[in-house]
Amino acid sequence: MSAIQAQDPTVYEILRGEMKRQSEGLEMIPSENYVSPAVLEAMGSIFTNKYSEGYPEKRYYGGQHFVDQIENLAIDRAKKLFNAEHVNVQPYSGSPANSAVYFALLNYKDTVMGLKLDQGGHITHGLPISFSGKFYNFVPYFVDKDTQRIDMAEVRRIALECKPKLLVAGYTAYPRDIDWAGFKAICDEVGAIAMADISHTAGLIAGKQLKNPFDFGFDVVTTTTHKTMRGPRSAIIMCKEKYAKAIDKAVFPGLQGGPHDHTTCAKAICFGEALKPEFQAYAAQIIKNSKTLAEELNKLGWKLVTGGTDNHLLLADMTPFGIKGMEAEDALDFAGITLNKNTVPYDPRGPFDPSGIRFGTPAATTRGLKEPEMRKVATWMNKVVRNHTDKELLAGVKEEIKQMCLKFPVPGISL
Ligand code: DSN
Repeated sequence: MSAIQAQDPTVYEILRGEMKRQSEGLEMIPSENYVSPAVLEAMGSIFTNKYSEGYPEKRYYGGQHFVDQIENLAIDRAKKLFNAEHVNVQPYSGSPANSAVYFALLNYKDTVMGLKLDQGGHITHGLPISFSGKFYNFVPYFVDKDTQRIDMAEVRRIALECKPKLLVAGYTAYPRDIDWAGFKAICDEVGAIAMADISHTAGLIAGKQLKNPFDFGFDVVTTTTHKTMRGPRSAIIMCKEKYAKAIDKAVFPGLQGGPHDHTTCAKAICFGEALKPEFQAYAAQIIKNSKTLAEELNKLGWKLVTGGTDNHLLLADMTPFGIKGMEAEDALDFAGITLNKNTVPYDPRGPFDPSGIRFGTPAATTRGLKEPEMRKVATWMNKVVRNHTDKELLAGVKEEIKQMCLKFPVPGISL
């Protein structure tokens, strides 16, 4: 950061602060990760100088020789990684990717099904105040009150009743594997387009630890590239060839202008990394770590949503400890563990002040933390939530976490 340091010391100090925070604390927000130095370099590369509206070999500006090469490379690698017929690598992020799919395949007020937001869905899966809920008739499905898992019989009943044109599976706060076959069968029965939003679990699918919705005949799959994929903050849309034209047109010129070529460059690198065998070991370790964390927290008497996890994330209800999700988030933050407050299924509290917390292992696994460290993390988390007002105890935990974290450097950060 020598150029930033010389030119803008104010920004430099802010960046240094964030580097220290990322290095000394334990990142457990399940949608965050640490990218490789190569991905970081690509995000700061000279591709940021370029405009390239259009698609490879069909652009509206000159000078595209190398941009075409990088975009085609990203597409080819993503196709291989996810066994996709067609890939669009231009969406700026997850919400624009989902908007483009709806814009391509739906008409205003068409009926769509998605999991209710406070049970694990996403704002683009039909939240009434988002564009998705305003422009389309989203009908929610739910998790079962007792098992807290998606009730496929109920999904089928709702689908038969409302006859959706498209059904979205794939979630932001659901700790269990998804029955892709069951969803596709329901879509076939009611004539709906099957869409999977695998933003949270893409790395686990690419790393061959969870099943790929395309193997069950899904029509469209969207994903962000910065969560378990460990790439730049962005997204892609993958689909069957028959939807390719409509989706490409919806991304550009339907919703976006020039693609962010430096991000496309970073995506190509990220997909190259994910194609390597080491990435499968990384994905497997993410799940081993989250399962170890679940086991330990269960032993310590925690109330985990669904009782555990099949993927990278966990949700815990803080009600038995007599505190709210926000209080737990604050106390853990004070002690050096970053995670987020979150609703639990059928939460009596609202989304800004919910009963639970959501956390996961992708970032910690990138640093090299394994099962023994996860056992320690569980003990620290338990200590903190059970003593959330004891500042001295929280400060002690913070120091222990810092000492552990410094032994596992964050890729791309040297203080
Ligand atoms: N903000 C993302 C998450 O944390 O899951 C979803 O968009």
